This record gives sequence, structure tokens and C-alpha cells, in this order.
Amino acid sequence: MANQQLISLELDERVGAAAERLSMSRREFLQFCAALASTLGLAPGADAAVAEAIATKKRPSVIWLHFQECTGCTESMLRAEHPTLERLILDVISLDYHETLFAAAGHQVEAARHQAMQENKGKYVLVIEGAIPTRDGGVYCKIGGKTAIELTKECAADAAAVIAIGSCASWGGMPSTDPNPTGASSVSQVLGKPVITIPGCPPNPYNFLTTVVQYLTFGTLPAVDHLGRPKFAYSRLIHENCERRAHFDAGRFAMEFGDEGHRKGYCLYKLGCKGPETYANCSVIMFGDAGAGTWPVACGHPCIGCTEQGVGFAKPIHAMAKMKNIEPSVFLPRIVEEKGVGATLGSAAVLAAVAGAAAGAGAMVARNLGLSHKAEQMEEAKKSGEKTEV
Ligand code: FSX
Ligand code: SF4
Ligand code: F3S
Repeated sequence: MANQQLISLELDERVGAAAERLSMSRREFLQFCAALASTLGLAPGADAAVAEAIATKKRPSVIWLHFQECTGCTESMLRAEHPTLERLILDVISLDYHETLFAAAGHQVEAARHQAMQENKGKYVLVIEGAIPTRDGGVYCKIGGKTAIELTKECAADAAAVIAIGSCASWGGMPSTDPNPTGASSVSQVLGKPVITIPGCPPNPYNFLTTVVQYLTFGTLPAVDHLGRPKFAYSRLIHENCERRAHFDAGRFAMEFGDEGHRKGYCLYKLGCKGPETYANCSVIMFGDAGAGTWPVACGHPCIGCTEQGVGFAKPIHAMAKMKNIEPSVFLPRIVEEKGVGATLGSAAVLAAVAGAAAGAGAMVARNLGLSHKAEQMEEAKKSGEKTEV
């Protein structure tokens, strides 16, 4: 059923002005707001509230700090290839302090931070990008004479919300990799309390935008899991919604980069894909609004688990993932049985792997996947013995 409230906004002048600012048509703007509302899992009718908020509400002041990182978060958020996304983020927030994007420098910049904090006391959103070095009193990252630890505490004191953006700020990320010489720590470790985390290296701009839009529209923050990750984005394993999932279930794997299976788009599990143990929505929303195929697995690279503490930058890229949940998504196409015995044996392997995963036996899963590999060999043998079907 069409949402009359949203449709009626198409004639609203405020919506017209917002759409013009963003170089969108009014309809595109409303469609985008509806998509954001449905990403958040909001009730019907909330899309109109989102559209009105983006079009009319005062943008929340954002103080954005940079510590130990590569600036990839900023690159992906605010310098996105696709101009609409970048403009939208900058239209939804008032970016009052950002070291990378500021034209000013030195004392001027520090003054701008103090001013923004004073004027928006208790109302601003603090975004932290990068890990915080804690060893040796935090001397490994200083800005304007203050350590990252001091700046984090100072800026968090009067913030309405703290968002740790990227894996570095969320759980230490790449800088915290063993042996972690600088004592790189997460924002919540330094503040001693939970914060919203949007991990990913880099994180997906939509997950940040959606979080901020919820705050702008309703003054609330999204529901989060035990690691502070918004549930709308991090409650499903990548493996549950992967476009290569049917190949996994059928036991069809790429065995080497560039081999036939890789070229045919088979599952990357045996090349070390960490999708089965990584919670994120990359496989569903992709990256950068640049269309289909814009996420690691679609490009032919295994997921390295960049959003997942203990997986990304911790497990070797080629190590096989631990299976957590191997129920296939109902949204994916079923296995095509007539494409050979691989499907039958592959399905058997999956069933056996369910038992293995339930018993927590990694070796069992590996053995069962070996069975899938056998299925592959049988498929090969079948092909070479018979005429190839088109
Ligand atoms: Fe880089 Fe951000 Fe990775 Fe870290 O993203 S993309 S190293 S998560 O903090 O800049
Ligand atoms: Fe996709 Fe990786 Fe799962 Fe294969 S193992 S289905 S490539 S997420
Ligand atoms: Fe990261 Fe894996 Fe997504 S590497 S970007 S979590 S597909």
C-alpha cells in the first residue's frame, strides 16, 4: 500500500528545497528517505518523518577526531566517489571540526573545536576515527599538545552521543595488531563505557548516515549488539546473504585466485573468506552507491572480516573461517540439482556441517567441506567423461 503521507510530501516546498540542495529530484529524495527508514527497520510512516527531518531540522553539530588510522573512514564517508552520498552526509550533519577537511590550521582549528563544543554543549555528536594509543602515557598520538586520550575524554564529556567510526576506533583495528607496540585501544576502552561502534575498514557510509538520520529524526540512537554495533547493520553474517552462497551450499569453490572456479564466481571459502564468521551488511547494501558488484566478495576477493574483532587483522587471510551459522538465506536462489552430483554431495556436506557446527567441532566442518571438494572432483570427472552441457 502506498504511503500517502510520504507521497504528499512530494509537493512540500521544504522537500523541494532539500532535493535541490542534493541535486536530486523530489521523488529520488523521498525514495532515498524511504530506503533509510526501511534499513533502520522503522514502522510504516516513519519514512515521512525521516524526509521531514532531513528537509527541515537543524543539523546536529559533529566534532570528528582523527587518531591512529589511515583516514579511509573519512575517504569513504565524505569523499565518496558518488557525489550524492557525500552531499547527503554533509547535509545531514554540521561538520564543525574535522582535521582532514579543515582549510584552517593550528590555533584557529583548536578555537573552532572549543567554540563548537561550547555552543552545542550536551547536544553535539562526537565521532572518533582511529584507535587511541595508550602505552607510555599516550605519547604516540598528540594533537595541539594533547594526547589522543586527553582529547577523547575532553570531547566526550559534553557530547550527546559518541560514535566510534571504523574498526580502529571500534575495537583497535589494524593498529592494535599483535604485538600492538603503541597499546592501540578502542574508544570504549578509553572512556570505560559503551559507545556506538560502526566497524569496517573502511566502514560503510550508509551505516553511519542511517545512524545519524535516526538521531536527527527521533533524537534516539539505534539498538545495538553487545559490541555497540547497530543491529540494523550488524546482526547478520555476510555468509547469510552472500551472492556466492548457492555455490557454497553446492560445494563449488574457487581453489586458487584465477582458477576456473574463481573466474566462474564460485564461493571463496577455501581462499580464506571470513564471511561465515563476520557480522556486517556489505553483501546486502554494497559500497559507495556505485551499483552492483561493489563489495569485496563480488570483486573476487575473500572477505577478510574487517568488521569483526578477532577476525580482521588477527586471522591470516588464507586461514579458513569458523562456521557460525550455516542456514542459507531464504532470499537466495536454491541449489540447481541438475548441474551434477556436486549439488547432492554438497548439500549432504552442509547437513553434516550443521551437526559439526552445533557440536562446535571445527575439524568436523573441515572434513565435511572436504566432502564438498570430493564432489567437485566427481563433477570434473563427470565432465571429462561426458559431453559438456551448455
Ligand atoms: Fe583506515 Fe579509519 Fe581502516 Fe581504521 O577506517 S580504513 S585503518 S578502520 O580508522 O581510516
Ligand atoms: Fe560468500 Fe564467503 Fe560465504 Fe562463500 S564463504 S558464500 S564467498 S561469504
Ligand atoms: Fe570488510 Fe568483509 Fe565487508 S572485508 S568490507 S566485512 S566483505
